[in-house]
Amino acid sequence: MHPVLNTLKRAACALSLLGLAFQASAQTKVDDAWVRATVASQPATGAFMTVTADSDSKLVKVASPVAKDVQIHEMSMKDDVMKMGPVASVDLPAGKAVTFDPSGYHVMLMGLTGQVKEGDSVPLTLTVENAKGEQETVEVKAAVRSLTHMEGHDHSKMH
Ligand SMILES: [Cu+2]
Repeated sequence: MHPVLNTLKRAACALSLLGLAFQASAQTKVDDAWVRATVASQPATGAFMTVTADSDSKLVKVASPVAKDVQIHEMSMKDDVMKMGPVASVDLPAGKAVTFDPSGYHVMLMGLTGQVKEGDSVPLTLTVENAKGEQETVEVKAAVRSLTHMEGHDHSKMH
């Protein structure tokens, strides 16, 4: 191979590696994001995921174009009754996978602009704030799963 061309190729390769390194340095990782499918005219649904921050942080906001109002909710037992309500933020301790599922913290998509159908994907923008008060946004595409999906119990990894 021509030596100059060879050098150029190496440079291009180094650049693409650099690009990858940039992506990998994102501080917060979101896995298994999904949204529960709705029936027509259903006003709200839930979004679920696993969030891992690499430094002590908190999830302060979630936004989505499919909902007019997006809230972070917590399920809790009060006097033997399951209740859910909004929380201002959710702590994301460094390196710990925090699960948002139907029985605990979850993201509530309220004022849906249309039906959320199985097979669609829903964009979510998470705002995460670190201990220094610096905010980063994480873009996620959540897969829409059907209503019949078993609650809080995922068999997909067993097969
Ligand atoms: Cu809720």
